[in-house]
Amino acid sequence: MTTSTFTPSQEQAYATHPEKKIALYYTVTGLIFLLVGVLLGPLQALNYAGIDVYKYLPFLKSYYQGLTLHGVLNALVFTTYFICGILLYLPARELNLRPNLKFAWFTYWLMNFGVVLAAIAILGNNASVLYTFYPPLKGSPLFYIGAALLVASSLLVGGQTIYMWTGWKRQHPGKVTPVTTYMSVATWFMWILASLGIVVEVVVYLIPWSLGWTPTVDPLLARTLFWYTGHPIVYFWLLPAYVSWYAFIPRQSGGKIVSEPLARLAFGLFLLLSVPVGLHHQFTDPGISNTWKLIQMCLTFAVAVPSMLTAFSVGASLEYAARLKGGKGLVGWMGKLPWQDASFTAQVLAMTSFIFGGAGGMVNASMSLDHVVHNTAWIPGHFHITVGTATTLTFFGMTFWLLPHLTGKKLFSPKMALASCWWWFIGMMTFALGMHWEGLLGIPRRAHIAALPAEQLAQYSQNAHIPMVLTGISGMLLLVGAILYYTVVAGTLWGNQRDVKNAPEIPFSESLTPTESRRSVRVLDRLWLWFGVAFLIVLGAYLPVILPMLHNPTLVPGMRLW
Ligand code: HAS
Ligand code: HEM
Ligand code: CU
Repeated sequence: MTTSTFTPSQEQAYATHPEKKIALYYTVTGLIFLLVGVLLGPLQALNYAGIDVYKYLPFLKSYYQGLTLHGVLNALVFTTYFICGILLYLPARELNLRPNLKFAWFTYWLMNFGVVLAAIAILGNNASVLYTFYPPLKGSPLFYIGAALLVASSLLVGGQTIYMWTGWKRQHPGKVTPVTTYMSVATWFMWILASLGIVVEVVVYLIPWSLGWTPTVDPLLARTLFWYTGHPIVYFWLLPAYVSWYAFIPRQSGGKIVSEPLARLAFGLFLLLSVPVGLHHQFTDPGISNTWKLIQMCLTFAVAVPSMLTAFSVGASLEYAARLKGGKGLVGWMGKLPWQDASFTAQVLAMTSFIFGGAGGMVNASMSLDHVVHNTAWIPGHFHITVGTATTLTFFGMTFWLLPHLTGKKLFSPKMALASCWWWFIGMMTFALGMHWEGLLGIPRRAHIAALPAEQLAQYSQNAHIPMVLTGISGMLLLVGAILYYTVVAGTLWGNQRDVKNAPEIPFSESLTPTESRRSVRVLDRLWLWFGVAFLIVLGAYLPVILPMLHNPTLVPGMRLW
């Protein structure tokens, strides 16, 4: 990219901080992929209302091709781009360092290359394997190679952030890492440890097998490696939202971070406990000892603790800000929060959805209860108010200041931005109600129920009439929310008045009390050490599960069911 192709105002926008441009590209590319994925969502919601729209779509060969696109683009692609954008940019700005831009652009283009490969496979109907790509379903090698490149590029971005932080540490001996950087770096360390499973699964097993170099694959081992990464990946999606809730929301609501040490403790705990819990996705899998399922169940309850800390800590920051403005009463203070600010409101609505998402997660984590809800519509109900709202709506909220900050352009229609987040929130809460309810009535997930023979569909409709109607309506509410949101994004990016000087700054919040001298903060700051401890815990929780699988492999050939 040479600056000569820019208009003068563009040059001005990026002159002082060229890293703004890479952050913009990462986040906006993520949002574009999300748009494609999200447009398929309402069709799936209609399926769960018994209405089949898929048959009218000539470009999709099956429900599963659409569902693969939806899951991959939304959960894997959008999140990864967006997170790479912000978790590189925010620490760089907080530490006042410039990332190596050549390298950053290289990782961006590598990621694009990977996603294009995977997209060719999915769009050509050669990888309708869903975003979990469980073998023995066998997709085109392009899909697995693309996925590997996506993960590899994210790890390179993480490595670059850690490298930058290590350099800062060396130059500032004895200083405690500023809190946003601390949270970002802890997240990257967690992701590096977490990604090991999927890297081994894809590189060692699936790529050679899909290329025909090895004739068979072990589905149980592959699933176990997948969920080794598949659980902590949800914290890779959640923790960047927590960064914003802890570090930016206090300032955005007019207050301060009431307990910065607690924020650091929460991230330290996530680093230690996010990974050794993946078996809670495999409670019904045969061939894994119940003892280890139970141990990982208990560890799952433990990893909910830092989220509960977050609920109280972020809640306290909100209350502190509201009381500063004269808020009174047990709940009356909430009225003093800046509900007219779309960025703030989007994120508090995201938090609210997560209270229910978290509660449902505890149900799933309880082995005996999971047997009731596993593989039913309850599960998509759960994760649309976690990744689909807690994460996605928080990211929407962040873009309302981030895009103006990066481009120097004004937010297009703050009113529409505010409306879009309410539509999204109400849509997702309705969706979650409908889908959780359908699940309890035994309707399976990943099922093209609208295409069932009429008598069978009528049975579902009779038993689950209300939740099916709710789910159908929610899809339409969400479509409106998405249209409003993307209008705001497009309007902002295409608006041509740049006012770089008056662009919003990053809303870094102050801490209520000084934390530099706290012993606990200094101990938590030794992230390399905690990374090592986390690795040992993971070995303890996973070696006894994986070693028996390596000794008694169950090898099967691949199959293509679509
Ligand atoms: Fe989950 C399945 C358990 C969190 C995503 N989860 C999934 C799947 C996805 C997913 C995508 O144990 C499906 C995978 C598939 O395709 O098969 N989940 C949990 C538990 C938690 C949890 C225990 N999940 C998440 C997050 C996700 C996510 C976060 C994405 C971002 N999940 C499970 C289990 C399964 C599962 C089983 C497998 C089920 C099966 O059978 O297949 C915990 O981390 C949750 C802890 C959260 C809390 C809530 C804290 C609340 C906060 C908000 C505070 C609000 C405030 C607002 C301050 C304890 C922090 C105040 C408001 C004012 C107005 C003032
Ligand atoms: C699956 C609807 C947005 C991630 C589903 C399903 C429905 C749905 C009905 C279940 C399909 C099935 O089990 O057969 C919607 C609607 C959306 C939306 C109406 C908004 C317009 C999102 C967002 C994300 C997301 C924003 C994540 C960022 C997923 C994932 C799956 C899924 C990971 C699982 C795919 C699978 O089982 O393989 N969606 N969704 N969705 N959705 Fe969404
Ligand atoms: Cu999980």
